[in-house]
Amino acid sequence: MDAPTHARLGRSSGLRGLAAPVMVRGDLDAIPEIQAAKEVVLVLQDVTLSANGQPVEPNLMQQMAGREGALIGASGSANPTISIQKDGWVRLRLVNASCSRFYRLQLEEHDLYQISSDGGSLPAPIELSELLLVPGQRVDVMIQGSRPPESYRLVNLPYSRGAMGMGGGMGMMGGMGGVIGSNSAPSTIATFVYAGQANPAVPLPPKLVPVQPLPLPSQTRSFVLGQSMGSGMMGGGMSFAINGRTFDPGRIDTQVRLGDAEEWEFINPMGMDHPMHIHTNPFQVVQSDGSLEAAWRDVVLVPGGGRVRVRTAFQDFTGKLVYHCHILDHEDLGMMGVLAIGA
Ligand SMILES: [Cu+2]
Repeated sequence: MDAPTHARLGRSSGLRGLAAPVMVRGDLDAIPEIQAAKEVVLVLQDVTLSANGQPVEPNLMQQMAGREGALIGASGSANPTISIQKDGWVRLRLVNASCSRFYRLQLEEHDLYQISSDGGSLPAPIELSELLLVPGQRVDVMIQGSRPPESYRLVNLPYSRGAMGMGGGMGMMGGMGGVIGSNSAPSTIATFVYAGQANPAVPLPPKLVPVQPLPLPSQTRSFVLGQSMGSGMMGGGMSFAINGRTFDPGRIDTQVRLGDAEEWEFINPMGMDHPMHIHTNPFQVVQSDGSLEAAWRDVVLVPGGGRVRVRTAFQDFTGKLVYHCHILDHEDLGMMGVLAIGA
């Protein structure tokens, strides 16, 4: 999808519920225990509606924070019921299609076993007691009906996305309780209800699909996230920027060569979190010890006051694409750049 359409979907169609997942099948789906699980897709979206049922447009402050809707829908339903067999497995496929909201998900009395990230399978399941899902992120988790056969809520817990302004702590909204997102109460996303019995109970496979580490980078680049007093297409006023520049579809910000691997460091001196997304080529996160995380991602949370380094390789596609903050209000305010991959 090209950049202007992407932005427009965030503003209008997506918020009005027009979003759907695209399923790509691969080696993970061929593993018998995964294939045998009940597959449930939840596309998470939130919206604030007016008295006559129309989406409410945010003001500038809400856009800068990243709007969060008062209503949360899971594939278009409020608190849908998901049946799970005693001892059976559900493969829960989660998509955060919300404009700005982060989901911190927990299933009462059940662990989650993450088996995939944005770009495909993990090499082995990872046991989690809760899962943070930032805008744009996709994760599959396996859940076993291992508890007494009752009902259990999939809850969304409060999460602070930091504060307005630079450098964390008290920003420009500090005196107004400017911490973003943390004042939302826990809510129920869906309810798991036990029904029937799986026969026989099977364990998860200890190995899934290997993730090969990307080759060493030939180049390292820095991307500093910030604000600027905008000009150009944003028409002045406060805008968001990468390396001091707001988005301009007619400008190439980053030129790379097909076949190269690179490391990109996202540096976030702002008080608020930014989930950064690169189109087309997935990446692997460089961990604090310098090793690569064994996971394919295309969205990574860059916390307020923090920095994250990712390695990517431009292996197959030439042409222009974008990278941007996946809080769509931030992208619309200019936090997006153009990458050109040349032959
Ligand atoms: Cu952002």
